[in-house]
Amino acid sequence: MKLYGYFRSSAAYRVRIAFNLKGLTVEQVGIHLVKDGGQQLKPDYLARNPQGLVPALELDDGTILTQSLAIIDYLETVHPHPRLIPVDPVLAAKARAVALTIACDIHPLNNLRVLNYLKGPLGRTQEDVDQWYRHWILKGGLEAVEALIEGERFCFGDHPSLADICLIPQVFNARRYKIDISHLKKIAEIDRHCNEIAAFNAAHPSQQPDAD
Ligand SMILES: N[C@@H](CCC(=O)N[C@@H](CS)C(=O)NCC(=O)O)C(=O)O
Repeated sequence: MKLYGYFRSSAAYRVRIAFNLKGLTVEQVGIHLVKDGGQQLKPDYLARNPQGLVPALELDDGTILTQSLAIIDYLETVHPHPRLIPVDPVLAAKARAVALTIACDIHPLNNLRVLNYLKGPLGRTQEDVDQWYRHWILKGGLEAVEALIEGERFCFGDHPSLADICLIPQVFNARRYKIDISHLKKIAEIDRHCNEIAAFNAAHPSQQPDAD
């Protein structure tokens, strides 16, 4: 299997954590999102993912899967242990809700192509773009996640779940953009704890072969 990703991509980071938690290996192929005007927009990559987004997972038979949560769902189905979705149906729904809050409601508003569109065609200043980023990552975003999570070491239950897999990369992003999240105490504790686990640590952007 080949995972097309980018070291700083939080969506690819989610998939790397899932692979590591399941003890699976995958060949990584770097798609540089900035170099050459963005390698994700070149015809050879668009043939793999017509959305021009990473990650994409190429299976051994050549099938391509896109969308990080769909890829993780595929891994969960094919390699069910250890589980990334809690067995308890209520906890499972809560873990999915946190994952979807991040993947559907926070991340798309702050994605590279959205920020570039604000700066380019819409002519907004860097200050406007920074304010946009800060607003959408906090309001109804990580501040809501802070209220939703129930665990102390992980978002829900005693094991890392899809919620943690989505949370840790989003926290990395927030810090990278120098967003003050120090008031989010539960998130800070879960982030600290997860980053001590080898599966999370090895998935960190700084550990990737394509890291700048
Ligand atoms: N919903 C998609 C989001 C994928 C996505 O937005 N990836 C970003 C990197 S985190 C990307 O490829 N951005 C390229 C761009 O904005 O041009 C998923 O979860 O896989």
